[in-house]
Amino acid sequence: MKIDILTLFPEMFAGPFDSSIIKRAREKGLLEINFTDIRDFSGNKHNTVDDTPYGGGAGMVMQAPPVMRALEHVRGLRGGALNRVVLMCPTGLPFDQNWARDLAREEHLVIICGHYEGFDERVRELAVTDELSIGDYVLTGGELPAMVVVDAVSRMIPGVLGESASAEEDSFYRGLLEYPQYTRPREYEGLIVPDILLSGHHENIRRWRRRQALLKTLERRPDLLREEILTDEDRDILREMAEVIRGILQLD
Ligand code: 4GY
Repeated sequence: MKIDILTLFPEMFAGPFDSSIIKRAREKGLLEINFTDIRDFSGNKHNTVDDTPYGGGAGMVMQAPPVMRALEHVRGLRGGALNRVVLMCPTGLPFDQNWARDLAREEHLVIICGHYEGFDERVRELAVTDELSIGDYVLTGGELPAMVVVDAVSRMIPGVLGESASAEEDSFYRGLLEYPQYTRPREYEGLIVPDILLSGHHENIRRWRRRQALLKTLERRPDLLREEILTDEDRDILREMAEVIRGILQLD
């Protein structure tokens, strides 16, 4: 997969993209990341790419022409066609695991990172195919959100995670929060690993984990427990929990 990132601050990406799993994916040739500095396309001798908003108000707005020229440059690099052009902004659609899985199927992505107070609307009208937000807060720029998207997308590309790791077991992948995990030592600070995990009984372990995942999701993110993600087994477990609660509260 090739990803082109348009930004005023390419140096911000150095740490995250040159470490750990993303670094290895790039070295293996599974991921190619290319940076285009929007300032190189300012078209003026002071290299400015922002201006005051029409209609007045505080802050500066990123101008359309430098962003569009940077995009045309990238289009040239990629042989004339740009499939997905993603803009990171707080007004975008909520980025989630489904988006990560969807974008990971693309051969090429462009991600535009803004700064200042926002973009001239014509960038969206002329070039952007998807506007994404990583959450309901306002950052100083789109670089950190772009890193989040690249990271989440990259680990969905076949071969990026190692042999033993898998994206399938994760929270959100199957719609539930992750069950508790333990590793050595068996006892730490008086806290012991649940016996069932040492029992070697794989079916019991699987059921225990599913129950733990359901409990954690019920407690922290009940919004995720939609009918359509529940298996028949989940329904049985939740009914069992409901029975216990019914007994305690002496309902019926
Ligand atoms: N939240 N999700 C976000 C953001 C910063 C002004 C446009 C977010 O995606 N992007 O807060 N971005 C703004 C800053 C220009 C980007």
